[in-house]
Amino acid sequence: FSPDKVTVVFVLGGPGAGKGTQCANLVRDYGFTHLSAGDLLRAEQDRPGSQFGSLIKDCIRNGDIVPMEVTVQLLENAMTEVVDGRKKSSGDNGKPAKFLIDGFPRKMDQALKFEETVCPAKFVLFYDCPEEEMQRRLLERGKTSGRADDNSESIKKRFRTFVETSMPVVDYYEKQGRVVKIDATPKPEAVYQETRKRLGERLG
Ligand code: UP5
Ligand code: MG
Repeated sequence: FSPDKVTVVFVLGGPGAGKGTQCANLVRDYGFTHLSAGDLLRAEQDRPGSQFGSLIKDCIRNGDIVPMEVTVQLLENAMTEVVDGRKKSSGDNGKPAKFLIDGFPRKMDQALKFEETVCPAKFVLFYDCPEEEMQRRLLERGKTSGRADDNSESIKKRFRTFVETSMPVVDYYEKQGRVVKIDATPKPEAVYQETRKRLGERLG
């Protein structure tokens, strides 16, 4: 995609930091399309006939990262669908389609591959939250979410992967001055107020 056709913002943060919650607000107020890499992987896992079903299932339960080819392809397909749909309905008004890519890239190889072969991101929204708070949220959600990774054993593994593999991606973008870092500890409404403020500065 050329940058005049699409605008991409990566949304990063630890497991349970509130990425999905804040993305829902941004979709409502800014007309972004929300693509959660985790949601796309869970849908692919459940798609009858998928050759990646059991691989994805094992990775998610263990908090491991699915090989990047799978995830990049799912994201690219989803973006293509939106861009083509807008073209057909001539709903694009010549303006770029805006995407929030949530929970991706969480490993350096994914970051490089996506920006090389799909399109560069405009900037990165990073939701920063202490582990104890994220754990509290995930265990609470786990009572009803049905997510295979919302249990204390999987959560521990997800935290480890985040620190060892995903934080280096945030640091990489930080060094390039492309990170908007937001404290994700307060209540959702307060986090969103701060997000709007900081986003205004970036989106102009
Ligand atoms: N909540 C939200 N904000 C709150 C606030 N400010 N105060 C109090 N509570 C708050 O929120 C989590 C819970 O907290 C909810 O109950 C919410 O109401 C509450 P949510 O908005 O869902 O947080 P989010 O950051 O989206 O948490 P999520 O669990 O989705 O994060 P993960 O990054 O762990 O999950 P994801 O779906 O992105 O990935 C899952 C797995 O998929 C990965 O572990 C990995 O195995 C795999 N994956 C890949 O392999 N590759 C990828 O590229 C992406 C994923
Ligand atoms: Mg999420």
